[in-house]
Amino acid sequence: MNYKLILLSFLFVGCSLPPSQQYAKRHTFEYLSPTRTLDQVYPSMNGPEDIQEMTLWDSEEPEVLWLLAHSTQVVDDTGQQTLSNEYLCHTNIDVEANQHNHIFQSTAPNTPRWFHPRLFTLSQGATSVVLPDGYGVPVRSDVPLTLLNMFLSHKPIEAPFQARQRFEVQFIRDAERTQTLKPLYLKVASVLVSLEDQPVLFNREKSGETLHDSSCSMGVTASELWHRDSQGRKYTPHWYIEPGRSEYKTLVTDQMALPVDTTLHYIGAHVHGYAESIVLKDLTTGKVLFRGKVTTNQEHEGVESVEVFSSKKGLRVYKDHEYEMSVVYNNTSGKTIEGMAMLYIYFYDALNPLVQRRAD
Ligand SMILES: [Cu+2]
Repeated sequence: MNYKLILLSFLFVGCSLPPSQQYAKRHTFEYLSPTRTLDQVYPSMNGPEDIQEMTLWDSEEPEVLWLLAHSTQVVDDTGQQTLSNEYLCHTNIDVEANQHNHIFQSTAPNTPRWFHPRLFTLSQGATSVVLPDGYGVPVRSDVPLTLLNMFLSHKPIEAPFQARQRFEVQFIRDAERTQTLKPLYLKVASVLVSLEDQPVLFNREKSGETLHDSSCSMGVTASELWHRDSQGRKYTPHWYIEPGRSEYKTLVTDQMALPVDTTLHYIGAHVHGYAESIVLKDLTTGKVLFRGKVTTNQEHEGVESVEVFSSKKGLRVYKDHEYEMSVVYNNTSGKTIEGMAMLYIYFYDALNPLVQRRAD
């Protein structure tokens, strides 16, 4: 069911996210999700969830908004008392992709690129995204946004309690912008596990020598979230992990789908408890671009923290290079657990019409 979003308040200065982009008036959109009673174990991806429509800025004429930062926190029914983020599964902000793609379509002839509907994802241990100064994700104010939030609990809950999630989105109105902002777009890359009877290379007919090491390991899916690649082979982004240490790799060149050479400026990650590290590697140069260390909370067995990458200067990435993502899990729980590993990569969008406009 879709609820119309309840707008709690607009604050023009001051919020719990770190300050950024001080040179323009920042707006903060705050929102509390509907109340849910938590009273049992909820495995990852199976907790109570709510989906809302979200209007960041109500204006008669559609205008460009630059999203700069997003954060979430589990709170009590009043919204005042902060609760443990062990009950956070994830929150996603999605945009209506057809309209979004049409408005911000590529300025380069014969170089289409397709935006994912996802603009932000936060999850346990990764509860805020703050893009580097001078960068933002542009949206148009009239294009629908949806906000999905889900709870989880790895442990039984002895005393049921009420919980909500409190979100903040920081943005700048383009009309109030005093300096140039550079557009970023998000691509989600995911470790995949092969559901075939052998390790296989995602989206490639043959491994070849150089890519052979990046084949997806075999595994068992932990949910209905499986899909096929261009070769018709089955994979899952959500799999069972037996006790012990294991590494999973995936060729993610096609998931990144770079239309041109560019730079990346922010990487966030989603993993589950007992992950040790998550890595993005340029296979063509052999260089590790990002290695995010993960800390597990031994009490609730969820994620305590995940390192992120954030840089104004950015890292160069090339449309003709091959990229590999990997995750290491060290399952010391003594039982079978569920694994996932996703990277949320924000690339500079040189093909955005807002860039061309600046050059005029
Ligand atoms: Cu997950």
